[in-house]
Amino acid sequence: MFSKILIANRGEIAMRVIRACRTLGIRTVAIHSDVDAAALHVRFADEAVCIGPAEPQKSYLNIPQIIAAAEITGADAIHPGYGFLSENAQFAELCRKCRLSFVGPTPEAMRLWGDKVSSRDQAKRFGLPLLPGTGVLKDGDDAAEQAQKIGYPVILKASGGGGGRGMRVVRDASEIRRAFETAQSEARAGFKNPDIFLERYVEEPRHVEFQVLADGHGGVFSLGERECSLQRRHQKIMEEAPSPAMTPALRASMSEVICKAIRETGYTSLGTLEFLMDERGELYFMEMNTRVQVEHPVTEMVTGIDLVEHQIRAAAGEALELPSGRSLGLRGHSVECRINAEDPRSFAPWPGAITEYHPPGGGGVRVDSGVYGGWRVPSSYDALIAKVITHGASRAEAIARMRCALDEFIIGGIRTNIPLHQALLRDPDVLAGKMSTRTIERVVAAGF
Ligand code: MV4
Repeated sequence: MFSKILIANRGEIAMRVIRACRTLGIRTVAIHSDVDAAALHVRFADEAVCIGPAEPQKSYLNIPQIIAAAEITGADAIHPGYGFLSENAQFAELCRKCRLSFVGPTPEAMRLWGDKVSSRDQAKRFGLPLLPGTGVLKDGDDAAEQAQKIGYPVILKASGGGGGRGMRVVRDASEIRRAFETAQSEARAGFKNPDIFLERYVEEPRHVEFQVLADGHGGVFSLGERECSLQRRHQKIMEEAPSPAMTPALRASMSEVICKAIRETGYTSLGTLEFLMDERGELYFMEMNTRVQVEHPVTEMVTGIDLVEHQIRAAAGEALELPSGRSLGLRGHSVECRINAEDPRSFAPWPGAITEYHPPGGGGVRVDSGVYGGWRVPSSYDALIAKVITHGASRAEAIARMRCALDEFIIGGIRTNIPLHQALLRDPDVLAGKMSTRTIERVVAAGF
């Protein structure tokens, strides 16, 4: 096992990784920017290194500084968390060169699954369901020809994009050439990769994702799915496990195909395979995230498995013994609300000093937070300050516990999106489990 891990992140996920390390008896090194000198993760880690000013490029994305901090403190591994450098294959490669273990997949696996055209190829090879679509498009004429075959509407996607970036819906043949040119130049500028492909477009899909964990000794485990349809501008707001739209038979058959693909491509560590679900309940593979996800706790609550602990064990070379697929006994239901420092109606960020802070508690309530009363939320990073996760024997119980928990949560001095969560938890569609990627828009427009 590792003796010391450097956490190349901040906020609640840095706290989450520190907790897993402490459970495993591993010492921790925090890194932080100037404005994060008094942050919670800095206070809880065994050691802390200031690596630069507030701007992410100069601190949490500053690769030479992070590697130097690991070397100076004698860390033997780096955990990247999510965001920042977590899906940067070059960073993982540099860690390897410097004999630092990267808590994540190999750079090769990150590239294979991180590029969307390449991950689509892998999915096809192993029989994961895909929407009708193409490989890399040659030019506008090629796009027009292929779109005609697939039928409109179609969606153009950047192979180097992801998480909703670099996508463009095209509803009519008259728009396809122009749309292709725009998409290509945006992809070249934004992702330094001009590759564009297209797929049949699905209106109002659900977002369902499968969690996997592989140990590099042939142990590949499917830990079930999460429902993540409650999103706004590709930012998830509320997630749950299991998905109200899933059946045990579909979960078992998907798990089997997914595990085969993961095993055969030599993928190791945590991974999330993102699917789109159409109105008929059919799943289609979209992309893979090669890191721990914000919403991992709902899977932990229903499986009883500490994902970050096992991610670290796998990175240290342990063979894991976990249930998977058919033998995975899911217990009850779990919901997560992402608490953001923002105006609940306009979604404008609302950084500032937290004057009062009282997190909720009680049975089946978990709070993963990166803040405390008296701390000033900086404006330089994303707005997520805490996650409230509840568990119950049923979906209704998990939701009831979430309502109580949100009512109890006192955060003074800044605005948060707690009122939006409370409105969502009163919405008939959400209560019936019938949400889509348009639900939030509708609830906000209706007023609360
Ligand atoms: C789609 C789609 C409809 N049809 N692909 C957005 C995130 C990225 N991972 C995939 N995304 C979409 N891909 C086809 N062929 C609609 C979306 C989409 C979406 C998906 C899940 C959750 C929220 C979304 C919001 C807008 C668009």
